[in-house]
Amino acid sequence: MNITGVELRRISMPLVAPFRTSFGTESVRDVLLVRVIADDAEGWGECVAMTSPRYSAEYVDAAADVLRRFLVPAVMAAGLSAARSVAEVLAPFKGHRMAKAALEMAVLDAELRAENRSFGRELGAVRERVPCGVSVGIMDSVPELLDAVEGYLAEGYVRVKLKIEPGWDVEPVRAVRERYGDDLLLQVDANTAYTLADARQLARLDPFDLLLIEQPLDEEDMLGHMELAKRVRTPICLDESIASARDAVAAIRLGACRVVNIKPGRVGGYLEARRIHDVCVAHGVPVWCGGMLETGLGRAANVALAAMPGFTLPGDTSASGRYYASDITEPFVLDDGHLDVSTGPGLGLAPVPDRLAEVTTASEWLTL
Ligand code: OSB
Ligand code: MG
Repeated sequence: MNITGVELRRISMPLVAPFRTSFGTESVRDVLLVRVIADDAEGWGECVAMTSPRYSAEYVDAAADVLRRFLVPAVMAAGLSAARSVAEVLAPFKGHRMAKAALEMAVLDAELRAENRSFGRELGAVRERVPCGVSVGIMDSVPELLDAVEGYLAEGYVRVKLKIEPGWDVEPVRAVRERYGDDLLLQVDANTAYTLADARQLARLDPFDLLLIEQPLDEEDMLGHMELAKRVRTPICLDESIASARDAVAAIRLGACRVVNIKPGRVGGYLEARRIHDVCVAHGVPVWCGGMLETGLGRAANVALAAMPGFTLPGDTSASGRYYASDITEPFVLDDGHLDVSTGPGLGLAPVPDRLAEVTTASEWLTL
């Protein structure tokens, strides 16, 4: 697989509504795309790093920098035999998993397109469509939240995740549970906003029969999650804390989580994501596919991943319209609460050139 050029392209995508989490508010998604040109095909990757290092240490300008200086030159010089080797070539460079994931995704897309195989087939998808949840941001008031949830349920989402933080937890959860009933699949995500000292407050969520509490404590606080798991009945799910299959095994064996959120960008790519799926299945731990407000490119790959057998909980794989008035690919549209897994070669779709041009803010080409 001879890679002759790599494009780093920045796009600016306005969100349909500001998305507020415990770590900040996002109104525009500043996305870095990676396009790999190989002899026999081209491929696209999407970097999920955000504008500032608040979800995790990575941020989009740093991802562009490390790709430009180190990762892309290493991959181009390596004379890769397959996308499977990308992680090995990049291993000498510490961290920067979101940047690595974007490059591996682009190489994998190119490889699969050249071989006429789909992401779903490569990852081991066993479903043609996946059930979809929606992640609902922190709002200014409970009535505003109830309206937002009502709209999403009317659209067909099969599971609701509420973003929480101290001061916005029991009250919104109670309101949504009371209004929409016990059958609603409901979970919460704190994005590290609590400490172990908040264990009693978090245990107040127990009566509401949540599927899980996602990442209540600091990303590095594995022992804290282990201790918290003894003090709350609701299953703990880890997001930020899990950077690899090794982390997943450690967290499960320590009893720090009973569910794992798999985000390919966070863990260095779709191939490591598949390994996390495999170790979780081996330990009887359910997984679901997280999201990072991806465009249609990342969404296509995430939906394919979510079609693997161990993804037994609905993911944050929402339709394009939940994020963007106009996506850079053909939009993903919800059908009866589900999204279809693409079956075409590679991702099964590519950016629509005119749309991509409209949102592009910068582009640079890297060659050997
Ligand atoms: O923690 O899951 C998270 C979005 C950006 C960063 C972190 C998270 C999220 C979401 C939204 O919850 C998931 C999505 O719909 O893409
Ligand atoms: Mg999360």
